[in-house]
Amino acid sequence: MSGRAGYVLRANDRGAFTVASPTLYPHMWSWDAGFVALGIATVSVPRALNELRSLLSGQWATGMIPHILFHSPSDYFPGPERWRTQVAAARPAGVLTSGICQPPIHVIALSRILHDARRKGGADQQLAEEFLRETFDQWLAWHSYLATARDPYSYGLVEIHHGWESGMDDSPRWDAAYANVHPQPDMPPFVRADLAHVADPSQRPSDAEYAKYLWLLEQKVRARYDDAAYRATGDFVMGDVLVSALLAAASDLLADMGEELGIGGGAAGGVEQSRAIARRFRTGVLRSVNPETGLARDLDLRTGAWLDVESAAGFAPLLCGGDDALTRRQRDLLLGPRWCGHSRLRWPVVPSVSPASPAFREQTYWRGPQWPVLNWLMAWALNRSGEPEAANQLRLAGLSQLIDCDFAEYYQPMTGETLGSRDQSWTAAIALDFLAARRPAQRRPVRWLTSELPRITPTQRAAHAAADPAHPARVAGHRRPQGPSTTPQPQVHPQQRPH
Ligand code: 2M8
Repeated sequence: MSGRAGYVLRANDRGAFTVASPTLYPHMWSWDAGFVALGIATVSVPRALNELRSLLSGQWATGMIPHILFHSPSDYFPGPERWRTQVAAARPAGVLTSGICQPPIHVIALSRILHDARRKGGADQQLAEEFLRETFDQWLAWHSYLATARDPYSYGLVEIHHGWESGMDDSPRWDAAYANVHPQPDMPPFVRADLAHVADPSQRPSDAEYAKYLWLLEQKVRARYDDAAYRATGDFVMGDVLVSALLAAASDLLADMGEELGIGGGAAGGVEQSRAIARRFRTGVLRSVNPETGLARDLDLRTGAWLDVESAAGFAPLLCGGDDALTRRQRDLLLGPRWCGHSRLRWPVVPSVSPASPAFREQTYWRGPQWPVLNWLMAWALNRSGEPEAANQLRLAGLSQLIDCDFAEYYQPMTGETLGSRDQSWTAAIALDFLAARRPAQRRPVRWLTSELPRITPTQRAAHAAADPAHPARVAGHRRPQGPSTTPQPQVHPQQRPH
């Protein structure tokens, strides 16, 4: 398996970067690149670092790392001519990119690469530490972009402007949001290219869904990719718990690595900024948890409604930690009959949506199928939370699922059938990482919460809306009736940073 995974990554290597898959995704995708880099690190630390270096070449002046870097022409749609990022002053020179972002997995990957490099020592260690010194400020700028431009009111949840930014394109997490997305007749016509690369169109989002994806893209272009302008005019403004949890976890790791190498010191330095970002978003994630289900929820920033959908994003608290009782509860839930322990699953691997949920669809993209990278994330989180046995259970099940070495994009949970693209880079990469299984479990208790985080109450949202013409609630109020606010009171835990 390890040899075949290596060949897949080698075949998808285009020199300084790896395409996400050979035909369906012939470019560099942001969060795919993070997983690819940590997998490649098991074989070559320098090549893994180059992957991240290439990705950073697309960073915008705002700090945003775009979700696609288009290094060469292809038939992928929507390509650069549709994204028209030349309207944005902040776009990078020298490489064409999309104009939205994806989950911030990169510093988590970098911490794994650094770990490998230190284990190997010598030139690898030197290279990785040097890379971190060189790029620390760029990673901090990326995280700060998410913490400011995408959380202007300090709710502790990263605001996303497109389902693609969540990485889980057509997840039922976003059904309520997409119900309010209305493509207008002046949207340029389009022809999809993705269906030509899959055996069965029902495995991909529908045409109606694609029209909405393209309409949001159009709204981003019309706002010239200015986040505040989009907030005032765009149809999709959601607080994403999974992105927020990854931001919290990645910010902790950036601070840890900065401290170890003596980078970003001082009271106002990068380490402290990173810690503050981690605290804010960890608090935001924890207070999104529905006490009844034990799952975290996304927040519709236009209506103030929490979205109760049984998607794997509900395990966001497992990723960012901060509440030991909740971690144990989520571990049991994850391994239990609504999730990995569901009796009809071929492999006890986390599905993208609970098979017990009415929203579950067994072969439609992010509506139920199993995505090996999600399973990797859960195993990583369990290890980090001091649950090595549970983590190993997911790792072994994940490896069993990949035993045919197709390294598919995603898997039919009941039959184990491969779906979507074959030879998907991130799937091969996490197979390499799972196979290496070289890292001892590390208990890292994190309970750094903040009490300064403002409460998301109807009154507070109204105050923000009144003061800011671009506030999503105000914009929603102008354009469509607001639903009843079901915003619960935040359950902020009182613990503070222990030292
Ligand atoms: C899928 O998304 C792209 C759009 O970004 C697509 O469907 O064309 C998602 O699974 C996303 O999470 C992933 O990063 C990307 C490439 O693997 O494909």
